[in-house]
Amino acid sequence: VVRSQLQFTEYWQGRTGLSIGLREVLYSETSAFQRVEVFETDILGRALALDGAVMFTEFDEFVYHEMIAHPALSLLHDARRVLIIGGGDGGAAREALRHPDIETLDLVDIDEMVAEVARRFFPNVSSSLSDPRLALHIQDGRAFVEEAKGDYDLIVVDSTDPFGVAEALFSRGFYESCRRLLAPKGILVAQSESPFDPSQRDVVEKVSRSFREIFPIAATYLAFIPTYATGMWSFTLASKRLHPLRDYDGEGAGKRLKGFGLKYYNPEIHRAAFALPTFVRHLISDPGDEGYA
Ligand code: AG3
Repeated sequence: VVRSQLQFTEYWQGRTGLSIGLREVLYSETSAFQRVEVFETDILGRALALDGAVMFTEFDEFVYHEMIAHPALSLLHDARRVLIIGGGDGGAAREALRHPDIETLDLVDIDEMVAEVARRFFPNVSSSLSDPRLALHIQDGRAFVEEAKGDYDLIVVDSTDPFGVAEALFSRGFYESCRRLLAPKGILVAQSESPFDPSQRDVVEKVSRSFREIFPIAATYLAFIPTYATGMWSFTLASKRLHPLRDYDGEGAGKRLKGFGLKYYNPEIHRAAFALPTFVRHLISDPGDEGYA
């Protein structure tokens, strides 16, 4: 059906992808690092795209931002110092800063334009950028972790896809620097692409392998994000001491989360998110706790 209308398509393989009907292009500029676009969509609210990839829409950003922050923060339950690499839009920081124990949050994004655009077009996502506990560093994330001093309770890698500007944020050396910065029971969480997308699958595997080689505990978990390629998205968590299921106190977490106003994450989702479909287990060579045929 050909209709005369504005559409944005993120291609995930060949000519197959996700198309979003648009009312208007609100912003389209190229920064020193990437193409930055903001759209007013037909039914998904506003959307931010970097280099042609959807970063979030107002419709479902809560899933990604809650799921990159709350599983680890609920497991830690008393995190004080947080570092976020990427995520200059402020969404992951907004979720982290709901935890009242957090005293300082360093947010490191290489591209000032992302924070500017978020402040201008996405006030609900970027609200955290003016929180007094947050320090925004416009800097290369890799250089930051190499120079910074510990002890962070949590490091979150909220990067774009592993091409161009974000490539260094998927390297083993970068993860090793992160480990050095973590407190003795610290946790590292990274977004790790879609297990369904043939061109990204190796990322799921690679991040899982690196984390398992560097940390005693590592686990992949999933969330459902309709506006990302294929809709199924993975995150990988690495931990120095706490196991994401065995050390998780669901009752305590449930009490602490009351009043946060979350729309996706809850203690049942925490447990469910770490249950992996068989094809994802195979992908990361994980036999699971029970093993499988
Ligand atoms: N971080 C980007 C996740 C990767 C999306 N990839 C894609 N659509 N191909 C989102 C930043 C939000 N704070």
